[in-house]
Amino acid sequence: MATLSSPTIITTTSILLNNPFLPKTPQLSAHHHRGVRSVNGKVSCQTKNNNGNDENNQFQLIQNPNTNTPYLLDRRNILLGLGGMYAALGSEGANYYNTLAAPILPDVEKCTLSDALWDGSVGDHCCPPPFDLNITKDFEFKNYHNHVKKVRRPAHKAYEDQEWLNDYKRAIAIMKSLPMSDPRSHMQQARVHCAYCDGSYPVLGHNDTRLEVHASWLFPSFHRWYLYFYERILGKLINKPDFALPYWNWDHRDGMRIPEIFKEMDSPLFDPNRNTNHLDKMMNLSFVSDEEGSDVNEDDQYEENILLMRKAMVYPSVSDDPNKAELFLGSPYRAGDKMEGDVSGAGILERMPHNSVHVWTRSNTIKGNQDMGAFWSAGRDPLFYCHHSNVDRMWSLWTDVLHGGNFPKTPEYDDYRNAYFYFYDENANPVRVYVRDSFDTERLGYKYEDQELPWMSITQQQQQQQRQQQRQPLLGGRLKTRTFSLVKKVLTELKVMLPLPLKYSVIKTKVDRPKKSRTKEDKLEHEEVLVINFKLGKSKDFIKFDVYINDGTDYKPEDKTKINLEYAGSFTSLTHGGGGGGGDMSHMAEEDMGKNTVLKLALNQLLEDLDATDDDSIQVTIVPKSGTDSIVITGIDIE
Ligand SMILES: [Cu+2]
Repeated sequence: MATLSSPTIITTTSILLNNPFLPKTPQLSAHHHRGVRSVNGKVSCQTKNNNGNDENNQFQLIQNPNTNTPYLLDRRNILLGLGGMYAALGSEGANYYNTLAAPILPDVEKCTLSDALWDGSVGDHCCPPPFDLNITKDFEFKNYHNHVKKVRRPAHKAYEDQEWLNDYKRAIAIMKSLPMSDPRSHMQQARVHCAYCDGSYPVLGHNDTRLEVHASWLFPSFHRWYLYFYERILGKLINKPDFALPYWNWDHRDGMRIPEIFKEMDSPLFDPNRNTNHLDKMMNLSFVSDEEGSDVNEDDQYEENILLMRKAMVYPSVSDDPNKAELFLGSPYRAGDKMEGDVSGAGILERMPHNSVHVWTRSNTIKGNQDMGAFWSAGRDPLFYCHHSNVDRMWSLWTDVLHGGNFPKTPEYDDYRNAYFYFYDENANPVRVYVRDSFDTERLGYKYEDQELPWMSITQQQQQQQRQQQRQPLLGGRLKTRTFSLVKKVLTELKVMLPLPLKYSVIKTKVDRPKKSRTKEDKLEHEEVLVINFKLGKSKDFIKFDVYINDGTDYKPEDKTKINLEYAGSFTSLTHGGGGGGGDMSHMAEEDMGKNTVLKLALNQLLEDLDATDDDSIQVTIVPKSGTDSIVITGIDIE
């Protein structure tokens, strides 16, 4: 780990300066997308102050595309959701808002064979038995009430409850024996993921685009509903309505391996398509590529995993900024957006460790990253549902433990809350479920057994490191960090000009902060967010790049991701269909290549850690790790 007391001088490589992508003028503040934004070419103008920065403006100028009448929007009303919009705009404005921001919905009657399979040779497609919308009912809590609350427990403790374990195995065995015509069968359950994730459904009203539930704010809710019905089906098959799924407790040392119950070769929980090198190994929660190396000892790996968890869960929880819900859950995705959004991005919850656990588990020998490394096949591994159970638990912890307060825990937009999906329930009846009904697990009839959260409190080793750096250790829960003056690293003052491809080398650049020396109250209300905009092109490999703040280390792409004090986060993406074949993402039109994508990282706590809260600017380092050949960085800003 780089120490803060050793001054390092960094120079930007000449390739950055001689790059053909360099524009004539700097474009460091080209992208601002908050609240209302343009969709489908409609105009969205924003007032800017002299710095080109709209951060502090309460009002935003919006142009009605039908009448060309400009409206002045009060940002505070945008935060209030549609109700606030009506108040601000009157009925005409409300109509405009409706056309601007309708929820994205699947046209479930037009399921088509997904061509996302890695080389087309897998004789399967993703469509479940056709939904009959005449008999499809809207989800109602009273129709799915259970008398006993289901309690999901850690998978590594499964042997303590043999009866439950036998039930689980029996239920999966029955599920695997059901005929393909039954939507509750194992293969049909796997197809649910394939259909919603590999573009089998067109977007309702926008049949030229396909729905994809990953890399957006749909991700947490879709997977919660998916597991909800999967769990109910398993319970039904063994006639135990209180049956609960386990969770893969990868955020705890005891759970940082593939759980034993999934490794018994004669068990219905077994799947041969897993990485044989990882069966007994301590997980690397930032893993995306074998090429990153794996010579780290277990204790160090554990410490890094815990720090990663801490940065993913606790850091974005420090402020009460309602906008930060999108940082955690994923970026907006609305009707009219192309697959994965015109400007869209996965939230923290999805990027890591969710994506890395998928890649960690998938086969290292079979082509196409089966099963866990490809969307179409991930649901074939029973471990998938156990993994997503912990992802879902992270959402629940983020909501209930880290944000017990009264401010919004989810985006307040109606086009988010009113998005819906179709599933088959435990009686094979079709049901339409809404995002808005997915926020409360207790209301859905289940909860997670409490387990120690090592990432909530700092570890001993990290405390020592922190003391060496003359700072007070971070405290659990709400963080209070008092920093002392440090000898700072000498960092480059160079601002690179964008766009810039990430293909050639590490990018280091200075980024100005819109506001320094912020008051305590301001920091509590507003999360300072690093926004990295980029074009994301086709890739056969899993995609990953890492971001560090004020780090003088000379990072190399081939090194293992270092989770240190300066680490801010990573962008990761599982390709559609995975590596090895030409079929991945082939269902996307050519113009969809080079999609605008965004990575947003919370900075408040990180800047405290780095004693950089009074600085005018920060230095951002972007390290390409895997599949970044087609990535072009188009904007690096602080909002
Ligand atoms: Cu997943």
